[in-house]
Amino acid sequence: MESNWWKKSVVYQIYPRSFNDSNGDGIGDLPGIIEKLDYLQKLGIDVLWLSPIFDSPNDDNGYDIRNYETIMDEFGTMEDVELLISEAKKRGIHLVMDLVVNHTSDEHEWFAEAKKSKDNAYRDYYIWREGEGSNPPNNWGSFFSGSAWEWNEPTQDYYLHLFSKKQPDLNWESDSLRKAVYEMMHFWLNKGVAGFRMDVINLISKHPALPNGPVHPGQLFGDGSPYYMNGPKIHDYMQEMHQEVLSRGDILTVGECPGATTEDAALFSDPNRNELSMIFTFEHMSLDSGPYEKWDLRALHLPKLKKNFRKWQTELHGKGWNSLYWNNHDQPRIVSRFGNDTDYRVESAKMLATCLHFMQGTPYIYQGEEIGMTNVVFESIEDYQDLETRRMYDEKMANGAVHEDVMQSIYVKGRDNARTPMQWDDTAEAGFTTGTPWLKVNPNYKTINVQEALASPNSIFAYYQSLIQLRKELDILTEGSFVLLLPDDEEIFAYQRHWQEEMLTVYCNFSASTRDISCVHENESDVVIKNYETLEWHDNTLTLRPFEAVIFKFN
Ligand code: TEU
Ligand code: CA
Repeated sequence: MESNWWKKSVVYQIYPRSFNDSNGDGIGDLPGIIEKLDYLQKLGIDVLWLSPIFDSPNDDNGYDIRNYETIMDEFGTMEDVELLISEAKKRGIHLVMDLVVNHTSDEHEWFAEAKKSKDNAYRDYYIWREGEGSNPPNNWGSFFSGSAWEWNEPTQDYYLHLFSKKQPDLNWESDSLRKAVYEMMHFWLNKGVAGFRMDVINLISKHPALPNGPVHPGQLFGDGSPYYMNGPKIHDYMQEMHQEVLSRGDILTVGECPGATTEDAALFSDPNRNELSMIFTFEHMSLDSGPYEKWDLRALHLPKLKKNFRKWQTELHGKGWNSLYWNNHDQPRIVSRFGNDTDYRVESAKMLATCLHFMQGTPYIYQGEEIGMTNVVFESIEDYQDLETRRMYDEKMANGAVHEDVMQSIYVKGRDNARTPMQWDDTAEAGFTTGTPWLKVNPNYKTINVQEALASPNSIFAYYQSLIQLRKELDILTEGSFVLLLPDDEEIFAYQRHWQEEMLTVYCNFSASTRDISCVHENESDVVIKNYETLEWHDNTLTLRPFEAVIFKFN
């Protein structure tokens, strides 16, 4: 493989539970993914990232791993994985596994041992502390509501869980734990996987004193993030992992890093430091929330988004590498979020894709994004399956919140927006399953589905195909620098890329209004891609219609 091959790759993320069910049990599975490899090849992607497929009791849909080297029963067998790897390879597609090593399931053998006694051989694989009187060791809250500590009766102390109490945090201070993780990574590389997406990897190094964190306005627990995000030994661990595992090949590694700054990102992804290929950051996903929690809804102010991208594009340029994404399995659907999922769904989905795919970084497409899937509204909280959503609902209701307000925040931000089954066609259950799906299908599958997209040359799918091809053809996308235009404009996101003698100018209208842009240097023949059939252009003025996107190239 060519060195740094992942710089020109486009990654497609599959949430296996919701992708394609081959046997009618309502749960997507590995044979179901294999059936759709031709579809993915047609789209043109190079890499498949699978959310976790390992044995798990599914408290957090596989992000709670019981055994790293066996496959979740519902998803299939090790033979299915091997077949998937080889069938993908035949189509030029590399497979990337989700590496979840900040925590395991509480049903992992390591934890089952560790909780038994203080002198158990696995005891130091996890993080244990005595309480403060009858209180937990510190005031930290968990990402999934409640305290980050759980009492363990046999040893009369608490264990740390930044996520659910069924996801105890691993203790990276333990040499034997780190060695066990590296061995497991070799196990998967030996099977032929091309890399790892590393779940919350910048949370693995905790400040040893575990001090109380600040309690922000309106929050019930303390914020421990200053003591576990990008912690004291994080880069030692990454360099050791590189030395012990990643140096064996040109492996794609992407570290999920909530709360990382551009400086942190450079430390993780500077090729000379031998840590990761790239990171996956969140600042641009937090701009439509209040400061302390994502459920606190705020309207997006476009200049904030533009300046955020400018910061990441310029501060990491030449220093490291970033991923580019609008969606994943934790985020609401982008066309509903920053676009318009009613009157301008197709236009705005293409515009958003254009805006992102012409920046520097490795683009990620989340299943269904390529057909413009939207958020969903379920009337009853019972129809939501995500533990984050359910715990938040219970906690807020117990503290006097109004049902309608909480539901509204779920409609806008809930993770199940991303997890409704993939919409393949207009038959029952969107062609996802012949049974009853584990999470309800979005009722709009009759019009929004793959079959419909493949039949139309102007579909969102066809547009993504073009964007993926352009990334292969235009080196300026990988190499060029970034200049933001019109930084304070509240409707237009415009920027340039510069490289050698070449220049790209990108105009994206994020609004439903029509706007005139002065274009003295551009020519109609310079258009690289656009999302309306024709341009509206008179006397050096380009008229951008609702959610229009146009890109010009000069050289
Ligand atoms: O997510 C980490 C993370 O930052 C999220 O918990 C985030 O705070 C939340 O989803 C925002 O709504 C990763 C996985 O992507 C997520 O699916 C897992 O639940 C989590 O880690 C625990 O493994
Ligand atoms: Ca199935």
